[in-house]
Amino acid sequence: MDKEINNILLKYDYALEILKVEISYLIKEYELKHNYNPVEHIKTRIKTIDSITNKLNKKGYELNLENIQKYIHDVIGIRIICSFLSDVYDIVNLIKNFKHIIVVEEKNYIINPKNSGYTSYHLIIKMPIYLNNSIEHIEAEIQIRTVAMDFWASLDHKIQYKFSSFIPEEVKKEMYNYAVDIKNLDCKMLELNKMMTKYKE
Ligand code: 0O2
Repeated sequence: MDKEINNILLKYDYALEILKVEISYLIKEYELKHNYNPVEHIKTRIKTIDSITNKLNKKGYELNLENIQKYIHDVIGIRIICSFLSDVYDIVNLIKNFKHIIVVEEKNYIINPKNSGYTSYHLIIKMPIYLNNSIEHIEAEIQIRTVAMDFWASLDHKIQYKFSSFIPEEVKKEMYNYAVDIKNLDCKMLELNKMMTKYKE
């Protein structure tokens, strides 16, 4: 069992390396074409076995190979942090048009924020990996968001998201209000950038 799980984690690791290179290439190509880089930075991570186990337990399943593949869609994750709101949508389209991967699910938490206030654009994708004697398809989650959204989500992660006990209503409310502030700020920054782009022309 341990060996089986280590084997699948090895494949996820391999897939993440490929995905990182492919996404970086796409962005560099975009930058060359538009003479503009829409991305501030990229983060990647592989879920730990503890985190996979917790997520499976929350969904009511035990840890085994089949359940990981069936119910955990974000063992590997890439987060693309963009400058402006419009950049998020440009990157989403760039990835959706990329022929090497298939988008299996799309979640626009910018239009439909989560109850916590969380905003981001998620794509669950499937990508091929070429093994010794076979081709396998591995799932990954790509989160695309602005720097402002990332600031909120990173601090929320520390303040309340991963806290399993009781969270006071006041904290939830405040965090939600800050998410609204962040959204307003993103819109204002976008307008300012549009204005300056015209001015520079
Ligand atoms: P971690 O440690 O950040 O990876 P599904 O994947 O569809 O079965 P899930 O996981 O509920 O169901 O999908 P969802 O909610 O679309 O996306 C999950 C990921 O989004 C989370 O992964 C977080 O990274 C992020 N996320 C969602 N809601 C919040 C939120 O309220 N606050 C913060 N900070 N992040 C959020 P994990 O695995 O839960 O955690």
